Amino acid sequence: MAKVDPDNITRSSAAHDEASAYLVGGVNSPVRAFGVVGGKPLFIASGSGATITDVDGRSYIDYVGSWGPLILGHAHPRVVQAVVAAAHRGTSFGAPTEQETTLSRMIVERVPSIEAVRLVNSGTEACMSAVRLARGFTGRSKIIKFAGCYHGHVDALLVDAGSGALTLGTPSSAGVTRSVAANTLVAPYNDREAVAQIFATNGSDVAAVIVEPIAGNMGLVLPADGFLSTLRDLCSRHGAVLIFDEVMTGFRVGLGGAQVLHGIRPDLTCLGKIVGGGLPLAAYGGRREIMDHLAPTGSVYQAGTLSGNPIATAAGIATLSELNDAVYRDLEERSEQLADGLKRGAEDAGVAVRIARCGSMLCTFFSDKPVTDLTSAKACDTSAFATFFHAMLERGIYLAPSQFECAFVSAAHGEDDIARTVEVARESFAVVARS
Ligand code: KE4
Repeated sequence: MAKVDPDNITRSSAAHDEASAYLVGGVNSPVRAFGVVGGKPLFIASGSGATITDVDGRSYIDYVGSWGPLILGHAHPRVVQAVVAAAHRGTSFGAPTEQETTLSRMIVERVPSIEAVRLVNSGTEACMSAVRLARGFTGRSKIIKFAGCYHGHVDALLVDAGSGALTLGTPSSAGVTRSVAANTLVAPYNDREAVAQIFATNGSDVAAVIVEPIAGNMGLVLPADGFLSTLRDLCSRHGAVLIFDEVMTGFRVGLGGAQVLHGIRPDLTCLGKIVGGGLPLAAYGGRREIMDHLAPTGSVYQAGTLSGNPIATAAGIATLSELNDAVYRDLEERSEQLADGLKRGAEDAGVAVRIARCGSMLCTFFSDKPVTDLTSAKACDTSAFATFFHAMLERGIYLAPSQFECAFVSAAHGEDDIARTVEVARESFAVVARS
């Protein structure tokens, strides 16, 4: 991997200047802008397997993987072949196709709690629609979410914990009205008592609890023992819908996702990323008696011009077709090697980190304390992370440009990629130690 000389990222830098003339911040999604780590984003020209190459011709071992979708790596031959073949048959019909049935059946076969599916275009759309469906099914207004969980840019879910124990949501984005946020109650992740308290006060008006069963948007935070089962019990007892947002964990931590890993059966599940194989496709699904409240069979409206798009479904089918127990065993082995190497490198450099991992998603928290919720995640040394991020980038390793994101290992990451990453991380932790 060629060393990246920060003074010589010319074409990428120029590309960002040009992009900024037309695109806000030069990007189409804020986290891509390198805002919290500093510097300008790299403009990527191509990807192949575990590697991406920027417009300056420099290659990197990629652990962003388009933020999770590319569990098979970039430009997997069978995914590309399926997409090209689909394109030749027509890009979109706005009418049912057999491929949508195939992909939906594959989802139902792999995720036991899902009896019926609706395909949409993004994780945001899946979560937004699942919340509306839960409200339509229960006739109730309030939803409970958790601080640090991200469910896309849905007004009702762009809500932070209110002040103190109030738990009343306050908008986390301009443009989200207080009236919308008022129906969103927020509890700390992993805090069973707080959720029980909210139900005790609002139980009869809680339509749904939405949770990332393994949280990946405050860095990686695992559910504490009993947390998910408590949510299941409380929702069952109060007639609320339990929604698992598995946009990131679905098909990532195993074929059945976090719900199979933890043995909890949600009422609705949101999927995205991997299920679309890197194309704009997501899904939500669950109990048939709930899903049938969706138009056209029911009164909850949700629609989409490109929902179930033939090219996106082709990518999703090709991707899920490649995922089997052997692939997850290899991912587990490589990811464990990486996590162990990162841990050793940090220890040898005397840098305090906590490595969190579940399957092939992991996070290096720059903290000397366990990270179990948003408060402890926010206590991390984000400046040290930024130093580490740039040291890795300069040495050809591409991480997510934020302490509060995950790294993803793909099936294309080989032993050599992991070994190289561990070697570079050792050097990069030493840079952090000196900074
Ligand atoms: P999209 O609308 O971005 O497809 O999905 C929203 C979403 C929903 N639920 C979970 C658990 C998610 O992680 C996401 C999106 N994840 C972020 C990265 N953490 C996408 C990257 C971005 O926003 O550019």
